[in-house]
Amino acid sequence: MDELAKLAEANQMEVVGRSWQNLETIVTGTYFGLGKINEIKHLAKELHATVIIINDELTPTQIRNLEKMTKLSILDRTELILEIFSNRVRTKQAKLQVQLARLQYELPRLHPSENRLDQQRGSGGGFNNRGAGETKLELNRRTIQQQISNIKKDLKKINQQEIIKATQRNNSFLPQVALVGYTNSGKSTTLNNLLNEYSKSADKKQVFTKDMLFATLDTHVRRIDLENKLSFIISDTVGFVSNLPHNLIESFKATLQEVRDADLIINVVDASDPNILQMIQTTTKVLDELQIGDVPIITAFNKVDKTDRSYPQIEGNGNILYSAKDPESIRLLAKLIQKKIFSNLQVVELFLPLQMGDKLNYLHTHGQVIEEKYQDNGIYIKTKICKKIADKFAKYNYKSK
Ligand SMILES: Nc1nc2c(ncn2[C@@H]2O[C@H](COP(=O)(O)OP(=O)(O)OP(=O)(O)O)[C@@H](O)[C@H]2O)c(=O)[nH]1
Ligand SMILES: [Mg+2]
Repeated sequence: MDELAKLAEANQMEVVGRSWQNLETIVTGTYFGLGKINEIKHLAKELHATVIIINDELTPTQIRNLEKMTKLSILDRTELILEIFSNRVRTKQAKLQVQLARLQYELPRLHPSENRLDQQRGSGGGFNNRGAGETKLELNRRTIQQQISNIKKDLKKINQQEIIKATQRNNSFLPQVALVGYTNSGKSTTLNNLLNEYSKSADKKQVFTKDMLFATLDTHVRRIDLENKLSFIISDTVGFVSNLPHNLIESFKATLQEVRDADLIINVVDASDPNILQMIQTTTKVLDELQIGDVPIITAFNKVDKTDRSYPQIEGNGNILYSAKDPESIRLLAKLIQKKIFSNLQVVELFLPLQMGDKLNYLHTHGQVIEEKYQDNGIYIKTKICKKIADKFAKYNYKSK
């Protein structure tokens, strides 16, 4: 219920009261029992509430009946999360993804005779029907289906462009690290402070952070340059929440692709939150759903400054206790990342044709060159580089020439 209140706040709604009921089973048609509904109705009137938010996903019938009985707008948890997403996303891809999730949520909820979407909802409720919501008033099932297939087509096009971008990144051979975790755990703060501490590249642009659920919904990718010319790419993406609507996970899969392609996943956990176990379970569940396979994961317990444990420290199992706001912590985290992704540095001897000056340049920026000799038909170079780069350069191996 606390989390639901925070979700409401993230949607610019003010919480004026709470109510709950202990029931063995949910009442099929109305969710709550009759007496409870009356009680809620009176409480809402007394507190001048305009919207009732239910901490669950309701059936369309339950919502209709509750709206009729209370004469107030009813918003279920799924719809609330969809509202937040559609009001907050920025990039075209994320906008389409949310729109798709909303339409898929609405589709089975369309009712031929009595369409609750036709009602004037949300007056003074603090939420508005923008984006997909605006058009849904006039939509019938067929046009929604048409829209869904159009959006899917548009997304496919964008995804292909994204894939091209991703390949360009891959071509730079840099290892990729993905920050994941529950919303508000400190992913963006971690990214920003890694940038402050290390990035030499021009792209030091900070990611928006705030003590608010779902501050970041779009994916941000940055480059971090450690010492010894060891660089990696790091991505920060949408956070997770318990019972994240399935349609949202589905439509965000392309965005979350970053996570599957990563060489290392950092699961940022808010160590100061009393619900830490549920949060870890939620993240594990979403990661399972993304089929991340055998990508190694570090669990990074953040905000330890708000607990009585000492930090920064690396635990026996390789997890880290830190505070994203503390430079010493950030340096220890960077060390841990370096150990994980550059454990396979190797010395290789290569022989490059003379016209491959750009490749030579690349080796100078991404590795520690030990020896370099110009010969008649090419350049001999001995260098220490990570396995990922060594593999890409395998065909220029000196020994095999
Ligand atoms: N005390 C303390 N606060 C922190 C720490 N790290 C982050 N915060 C605060 O926690 C809040 C959320 O941080 P963000 O970095 O926005 O979290 P996020 O995981 O990116 O969250 P979303 O983008 O909303 O999913 C902000 O108010 C941060 O200032 C920390 O180590 N200690
Ligand atoms: Mg964030």
